[in-house]
Formats: sequence, structure tokens, C-alpha cells
Amino acid sequence: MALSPREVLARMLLMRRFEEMVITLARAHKLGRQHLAIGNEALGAAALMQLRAGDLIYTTHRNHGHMIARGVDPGKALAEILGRAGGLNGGKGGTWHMTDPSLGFQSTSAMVGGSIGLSVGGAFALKHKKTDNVAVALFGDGALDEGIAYEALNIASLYALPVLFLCENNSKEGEAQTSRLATKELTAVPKALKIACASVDGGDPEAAGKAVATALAHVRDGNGPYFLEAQLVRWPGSHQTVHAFTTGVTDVTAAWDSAKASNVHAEWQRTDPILRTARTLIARGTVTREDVVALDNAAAVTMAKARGFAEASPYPKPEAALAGVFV
Ligand SMILES: Cc1ncc(C[n+]2csc(CCOP(=O)(O)OP(=O)(O)O)c2C)c(N)n1
Ligand SMILES: [Mg+2]
Repeated sequence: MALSPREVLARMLLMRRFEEMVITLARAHKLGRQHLAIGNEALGAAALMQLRAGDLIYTTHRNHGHMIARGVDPGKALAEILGRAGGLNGGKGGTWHMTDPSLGFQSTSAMVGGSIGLSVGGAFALKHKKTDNVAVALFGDGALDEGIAYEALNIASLYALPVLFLCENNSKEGEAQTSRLATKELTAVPKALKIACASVDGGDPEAAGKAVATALAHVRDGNGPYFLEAQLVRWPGSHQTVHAFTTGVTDVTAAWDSAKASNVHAEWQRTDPILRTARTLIARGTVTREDVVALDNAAAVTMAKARGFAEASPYPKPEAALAGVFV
């Protein structure tokens, strides 16, 4: 089933306004390190919106976008980031370890490469249950210099496990990659292990959606794992320890209004997947400028409500520290 471009844009706007709310809250509540998914919205929405009940998702330190893309409650996610009892995990997971098993997020690992190992375990279980569900590993290019990536990819290939390896590559070709990988071609790794693979422009939700659909069909049909590299443009603020509105608060009207477009952030505004997608859909007549503004306003209202819920949620009681401790 093809995704509706308007719904994908709406989800991308939710993801963006969620992360901007995280910046606002992190400053107001003096929070520490966050890893934001600004710039990853097209791939995230196009991929996660195609998953089904029963699919298993393993994400990373940069998980917020994936969770919002899959439909996780933004109020509970913000409360989790604030360490509140009303958070997805009672405030114990925080920004790096948020999970929501009801939507397939069983375990989130901030250990670079951890999601790859976990996904192969999940895929092993799915194969034994003989379902057509899939496991999805989300990870950055940096994960490919971790030993666990090689063991896990190899096992997935040997046992033809139902797993989609979805790599968000935000290192530019020719630049030093986050990973210290001896090849600049990331797909050389899965190719060598006989895993089907492809690369796609991760800033284009339609191209990414089609590539993910092909990958998911391959995996669901029992053909073994698939490795998809999504090439992303890194948001200039992504390296900060404490985030700021490095490229300004997103103004969707900059997609068409040259007076709103900034000279300072011109390069970002050219590649920003939200503005890019808005421009494409408006040019094609799929949405109007007014539609884009209305979808964006709706996202802002959702996030204001989510903030209200999160800030009203109490901190966990001291006794809660021992709940969920097995040994
Ligand atoms: C095993 C391990 N080593 C180091 C770190 C510290 N660390 C956190 S994010 C990061 C970079 C990860 O790069 P990449 O996987 O490409 O993701 P990106 O942040 O670029 O989205 C590192 C080294 C970690 N979390 N886990
Ligand atoms: Mg990276």
C-alpha cells in the first residue's frame, strides 16, 4: 500500500516539531545530551509508517524521530525525556533508551551497533514463530565500525533471517565518516556477506518509501535480510552537546517565500527534507501552501499539548527505583 504524500509530510512535521520542543524543554529544564533527528524526517516517516503490528524495531541514541514516525505518543515520549513517572518507561529510559513495546520498540540501545545485534535476535525469534513480521535495525554509518555489526550481519545472512538493516548515513562522501571504515562504500559490507542491498536519497520521502517497500517485500517474502543505506544530509546542529536552534526555528513558509528564506541558512534550507518535500508537493499540486501551514500548525498544537502533559507529570517515587529490577 503506497503511503499518502500528505500524511507523510504531516508525520515529518510532527517529528520536526517534536525535536524543536525537545530543544525548548532541554533549555528550560537544564537537561543534558540529546541526539536529535532533525534532517532525518523523510526517511524516518517513509520507513516507520510502513511497518505492521508485530514488527520489531531496534533503534539508537537518535531514536526520537523513529518513535514519533511510528506513532508513539509524543506526550509520553517528552515525559520520558524529562525523567517523569508518566513517561513511556516511567522516566527510567530517558532520551537514549526509550521503548514502546506496544508499537514494536522492544529495546533501544544507545551503544553504537547495539541495535544491529538486538535486531538479529528479534529476527531469529520471528523466524521460529513462522510469521511474516520483520525485525528492523536502525543505525548510523558509525555502527559499521563496531565488531557486533559484522557478527550480526553474517549470522543474519547465514540463517536467512527476516531483518531489514536500515542505515542512516549522515556522513558526506569524501569527508571523514563518523565510522572509521576502510571503505567509503557502506554497501560493500553487506554485499560481501551476500546480503541484498541498495542505497537511496534519504531526504526524498517518495524515493525512500519505495526503496523501503522493496526491502520489506524482500524480507517478508522469506528471502532473508536486506540492507538499505539512506543517504542523509547532516543537520548542522547535530554535533552539539546541548542543542540550540542552530538553523533557526523551522519556518515552513521559507519553502516558497524568498523573504523568509535565510541567507545564513540557505544551504540547510535547500536540503532540509521538510522544505524540500513541501516544495515538491506544492509544485506537483498535491498540497497547497495553505495545506502545509495547516499541517504545521496542527503539529505545533500537538506538541504544545504534549509539553503540557510532560511537564505536569510528577517525578517517579523513590520506591519505583526497584520496580522492573529482576536480580
Ligand atoms: C559502543 C559505543 N561507542 C561510542 C559511543 C559514543 N557515541 C555516541 S553517538 C556516536 C556516533 C555515532 O555515529 P553514527 O552511528 O553514525 O550515528 P549519528 O550520530 O551520526 O546519527 C558515538 C561514537 C557509543 N554510544 N557507543
Ligand atoms: Mg553518522
